[in-house]
Amino acid sequence: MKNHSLAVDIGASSGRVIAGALEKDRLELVEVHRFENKLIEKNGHFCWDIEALFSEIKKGIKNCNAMGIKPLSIGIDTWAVDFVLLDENDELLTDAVAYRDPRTDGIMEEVTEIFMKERLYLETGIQFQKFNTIYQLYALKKQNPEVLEKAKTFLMIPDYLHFLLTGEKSNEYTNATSTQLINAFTKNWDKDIINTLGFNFDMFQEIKMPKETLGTLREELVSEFGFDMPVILPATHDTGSAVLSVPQVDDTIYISSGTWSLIGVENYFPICVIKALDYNFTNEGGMDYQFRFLKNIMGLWMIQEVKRNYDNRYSFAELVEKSKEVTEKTAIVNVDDQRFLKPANMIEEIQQYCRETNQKVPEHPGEIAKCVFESLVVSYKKAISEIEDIFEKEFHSISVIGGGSQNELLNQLIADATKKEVFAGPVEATAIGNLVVQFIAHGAIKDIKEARHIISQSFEVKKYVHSMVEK
Ligand code: LFR
Repeated sequence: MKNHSLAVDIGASSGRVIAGALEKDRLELVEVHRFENKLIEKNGHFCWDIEALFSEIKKGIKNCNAMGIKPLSIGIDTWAVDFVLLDENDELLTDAVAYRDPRTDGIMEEVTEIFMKERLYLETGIQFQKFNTIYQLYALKKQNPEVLEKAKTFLMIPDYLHFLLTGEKSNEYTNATSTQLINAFTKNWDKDIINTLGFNFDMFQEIKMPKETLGTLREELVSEFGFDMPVILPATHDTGSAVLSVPQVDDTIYISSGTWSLIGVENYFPICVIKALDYNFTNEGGMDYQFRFLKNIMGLWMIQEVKRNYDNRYSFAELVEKSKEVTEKTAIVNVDDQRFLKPANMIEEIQQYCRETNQKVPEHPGEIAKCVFESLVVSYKKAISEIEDIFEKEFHSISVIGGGSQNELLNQLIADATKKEVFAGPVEATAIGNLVVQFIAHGAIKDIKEARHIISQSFEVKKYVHSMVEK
């Protein structure tokens, strides 16, 4: 029997439970369960259906029995910034409100009146996004102060799912940094910011690092599944896990491509200088206290929404094909404009933007898709020049990882626009990054360097160069 571990990786549009095993220095993956994730409307807010997500995780674990897999451990990663609060009986006090919910509109401006932007950046190194946990908590404080007063425990989404599995409460470091409440230098909760904003410091849990064992399964789950296993913390922020799968980091800019495009570089220290603040780059905490110096670009969310707004009449592949048929120059939208974060209708929002900026309005699905892809690339190119400016050097290659790395058209557009070599893959970067941390904890892999070597031997990576495709 192979020694499998289980990675649960839940993104904004889908989740998967993947079993991974090491076979002669190669990592093999088996998908044991895949499910949809989406925003639901609950109590007047856009929320995640956290109960449904947990039952999908359980389904995945149960599938292991039928597939002859006896996992050695499990770890969960999800998107960042969102959280739940628990009362003194560990019962939920809040829904899992989603970061695209408008409850934080205007809040960042209020918070930065109290706590100067420069000071917040200097202490945390985190980019300013209206949905960061700090602004969500402040919104709650203003809108439902009684809830915040009752709160005894703050758990981020993967922390909560891990709590449901084990009964153990903690805040995992990589995800905690996305709150904008962790000090980039002490690597712990920033008491100064938390107290100044009037949040209850005691609800924040002990920070635990990836690789640490959180606990074993609750008794009732052991009987339900027929086996026990430890929860080993991965980098529970999906981007933190994904970036561990970049096969080759030296001299490389990565794009973790999914609902968001996270573009940046791996770094050994936080860069909290004014220029980085002005460019709005973040320094998210990573495995072994590495930092991800990156910025969020609106990403494939835009095309996901376009697809949904066409009532799913076209698949992603069809939208890509249709966009290729468009020969005319396309309008370019600023994908990072907040209007695209959760518009009522993405297609109409794009068209309206084009009207306002006196550009030819894209009408057909192919034109809309082309506008999205080309506009994304314009934003990537700008971010790359900002990174090169900060580091005062040129980077020669780009590593595109995650689901979006399957988009050949986009990969080629990136190579053409930047004149850099583009390496695409692995596709399941996040689950792989989650798994290798568990393997490191088991002693089966030495460290991230060795993990990257194994990853580069195990998964296909395609190379794109300026205006031609090579394998
Ligand atoms: C990607 C991601 C990004 C984070 C965004 C919101 O899935 O985790 O890193 O900025 O979602 O949480």
